[in-house]
Amino acid sequence: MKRLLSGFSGLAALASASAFALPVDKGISMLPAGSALAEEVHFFHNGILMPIITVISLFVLALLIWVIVRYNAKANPEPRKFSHNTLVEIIWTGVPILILLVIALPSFELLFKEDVVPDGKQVVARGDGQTVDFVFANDFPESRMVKRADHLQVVLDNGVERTVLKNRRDFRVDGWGEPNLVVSLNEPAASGTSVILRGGRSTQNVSGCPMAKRYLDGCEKEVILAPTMTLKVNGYQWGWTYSYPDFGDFEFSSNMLPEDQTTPELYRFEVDNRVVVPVGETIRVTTTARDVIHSWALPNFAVKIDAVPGRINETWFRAEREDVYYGQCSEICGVKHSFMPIAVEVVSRPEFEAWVDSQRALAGLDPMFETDNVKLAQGPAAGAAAE
Ligand SMILES: [Cu+2]
Repeated sequence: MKRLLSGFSGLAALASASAFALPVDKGISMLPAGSALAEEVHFFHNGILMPIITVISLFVLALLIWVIVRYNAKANPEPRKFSHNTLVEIIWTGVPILILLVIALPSFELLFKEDVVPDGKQVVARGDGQTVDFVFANDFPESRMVKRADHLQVVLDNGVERTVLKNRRDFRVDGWGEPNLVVSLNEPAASGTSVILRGGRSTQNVSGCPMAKRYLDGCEKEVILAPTMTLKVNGYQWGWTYSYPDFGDFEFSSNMLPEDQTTPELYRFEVDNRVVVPVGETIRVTTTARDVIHSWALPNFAVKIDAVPGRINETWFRAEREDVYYGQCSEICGVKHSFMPIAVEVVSRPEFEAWVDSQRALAGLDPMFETDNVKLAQGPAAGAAAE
């Protein structure tokens, strides 16, 4: 049965592997972003660092050429004898400080976002067509309390679509920073409509809204919810084991597929058992290792975190779309360092739940979710897995 399940994972690999997440030959830019945070990392590199580096390089080159042409012994036989120029010295000290500040501020922000696991939360109330006031317990620790407008998001869900109330005139909020927030809608939400309040200081630019736009004219932010699950990653020579403490603590190992069991593009990326996580949910990742230091890296999510024996490191990611994402151990750990890839399959919530139950079955545990109604995307293969 385990065999069959591995086969299931392998078949899914061939069916759904897209070039989206894979490195390409002679590629020099970063892999495409699979999360909003990775998009911000890309903007930091492409939109801030690269222009600054380019301008500095061209400026220094121009200075060099000027000095070579204008002040060589032939063109300038009699050099002047001064040795100081206070104004120039202030400029060449001050301008680099300013440049470093311009780089430092957004980079600290990114480091902070990657390091701190989001703690946003969501409450759902059902509109009855009359009520306009919704109370939201602002019970975060003091430092994470909802204190400003961009810490709160109000969404209406009528079962068909979700509307984010962007216009601050559509609702009023009382009690910023107090134990309870009261959100008053201007118009009562239609009967049967869910009013979703999302609050917390873990915010992120809405996908597609680059950092630049926010710095210039502000930008809509989205509250990032606290993790719905933890993925425990344990590195060893030469593979990874994964466990899911929220779903019964089953554990499996994930090892590279040999060359003859995969495609040339996927060789050294594909594994026998992929990590499976749900799309659009915050995943807490904790890493450790059994023997030497490894590093769990997923370039598409701008995740790279060391797995250190005797220690637990923590990070998070939130995949924006379903796909398979690949990474590799990124801390040189011995002779087979390059043979311990990472493969993460991002699936819908129902598929994830079905997968959880299949793993629980392997571990001899009862199913956790009702999977009768779930249609797996990989129909025939899933049938094989159920046998
Ligand atoms: Cu390693």
